Order: sequence, then structure tokens, then C-alpha cells
Amino acid sequence: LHLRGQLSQAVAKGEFEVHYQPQVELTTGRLIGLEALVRWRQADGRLIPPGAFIPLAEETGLIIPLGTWVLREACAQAVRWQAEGYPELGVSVNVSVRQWEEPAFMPLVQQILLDTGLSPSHLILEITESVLLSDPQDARMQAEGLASLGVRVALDDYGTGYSNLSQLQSLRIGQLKLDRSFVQPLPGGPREQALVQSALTLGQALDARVVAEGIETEEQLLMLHALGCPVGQGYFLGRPVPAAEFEVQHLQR
Ligand code: G
Ligand code: G
Ligand code: MN
Ligand code: NA
Repeated sequence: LHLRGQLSQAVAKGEFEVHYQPQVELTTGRLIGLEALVRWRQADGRLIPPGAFIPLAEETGLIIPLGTWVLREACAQAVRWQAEGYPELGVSVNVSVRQWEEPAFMPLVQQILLDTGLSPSHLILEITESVLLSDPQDARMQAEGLASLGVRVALDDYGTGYSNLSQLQSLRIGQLKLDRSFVQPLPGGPREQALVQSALTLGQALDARVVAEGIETEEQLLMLHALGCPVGQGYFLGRPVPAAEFEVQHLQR
């Protein structure tokens, strides 16, 4: 069977898992959120990373049912963990352009919030600058609409795109995820640090909280903290793991 056929069957059979990666407040070390990351668990137990099937899912449109499932699953999981003593935990879910551009996207988000009982203020939808490519005006209105529901939009992989500041400024962004290519060279020198600082300044100007991605070492963490970055994510703080493992690693007090 070709990958396309396998993927379509996998969506029908529900062969996916959501893994969770912690987001930590750098001043306190407190867990404040998590990013949901989908994986494909094949019948033989093999785990396929999203990079290997998300592009195909986008191409075939299977990202619509798959993305809906991930969103619902992640919101339901966040509600369970909130009830278990983490009432402030937020959940971040990646959204493909294909999903974002569906006319039914906003009502779907609302329905899932209703069904799962997650408060809108605890949901963060991660998009990339590519949503600005086809219809910036529409993207602006959708971000506006989500903000009016109380849902925040995060700009993922910030620093790797090509949007100009005025486009970004017009998009209602609640969070800026600093791409790991800016984190990797830290502690670095004045130049590397200035790039991070410029992202922090932009975050302030946009009233968007900056989350540094891809923190792999303590040195990177300490430099980000010194530069005033509020939140971090990365292997040094925790890898993406299944829900049960996340509980063991991060939720046991
Ligand atoms: O986990 P990993 O680094 O392999 O993820 C690779 C890419 O897949 C990342 O860009 C991530 O944003 C994307 N991704 C992970 N989970 C989802 C998801 O549920 N939906 C979408 N659209 N993309 C996802
Ligand atoms: O594009 P997006 O930011 O959604 O991609 C998130 C992906 O980054 C996840 O699939 C996750 O596996 C990966 N990731 C998370 N932390 C780290 C890290 O510290 N280093 C690297 N190289 N990748 C990471
Ligand atoms: Mn992401
Ligand atoms: Na990213």
C-alpha cells in the first residue's frame, strides 16, 4: 500500500497519538503550558514523526479530519490535567494553513471548546506566517475572530518567515514562538543575543508573549533568562512524550 492509502486508513482507524511537550516559565521553572504534537502509531508499533506524514496529510486534505482529532484530543487532555491540580495549564495546538483556511474552522474551534469544557483562554493555536500568503486580509479577520472568542494565536517558527512587520502588526498575535535557530547559537555573542533581544522587543510591541523553542542546554536556558525571555520549550526542559509519560515527568508533585 502506498503511504497515501496507508495514511487515509490510519485516519479512519485512528492510529494517531498526541504527545506533549512542556512549556516552562523561565523565572520560576513553573510548568505553564504544553504543546500537542501528533505522531502516527503504525500497526506494528512503529512511531512515525509528523514531518513524515503532515505534508502528505496537507496535500490530500486528510489534515482536516486529523487536525480536528488532534485539537479535540489535546483540549480534552488539558481539561483533565487542569482538574488534577493544574488549573492554569494552557495547551498549544499546531494548525495547518489548510485547516486555518476552512470556512468551518472557527465554528469547529468553538464546538470543541464547548464539548471539552476548555476555557478559550487556555487554548493557543499555532500558525506559521504562511497563513499570510494567500489572503492576509482573511487571516487578519480570522485572528481577530479567534481573539474575540478569547483564543490566542501563536506565530510558530518566528524568524524563519518573510512577513514584514506591518503584516505581523495587523495580525492579532498572542504569542511569538522564537524559532530554535535563534536559540541554538546561545549563549553566543552580542550578535546572537541581539537577535533574541529584537524578537523580545517585537513581542512587547505586539503584546505577544515570547516562547523560546528548542532549548537543549542549560547555557541556552540561562542566556534566554538573562535576556528576559519569559517562557521556554525544548529537550532540556522536556521532550515530547505520551500523556502517561508526561504525567510521570511533569505532573507529579
Ligand atoms: O515533532 P516534530 O518536530 O517531528 O514535528 C514536525 C512538524 O510537525 C512541526 O513543524 C510541527 O509543527 C508539525 N506538527 C506536529 N503536530 C502537528 C499537528 O497536530 N498538526 C499540524 N498541522 N502540524 C503538526
Ligand atoms: O514547527 P514546530 O515548532 O511546531 O515544531 C515543533 C517540533 O520541534 C516538535 O516536533 C519537537 O519534536 C521539536 N523539538 C522540540 N524541542 C526541541 C529541541 O529542543 N530541539 C530540537 N532539535 N527539536 C525540538
Ligand atoms: Mn509548533
Ligand atoms: Na516552531
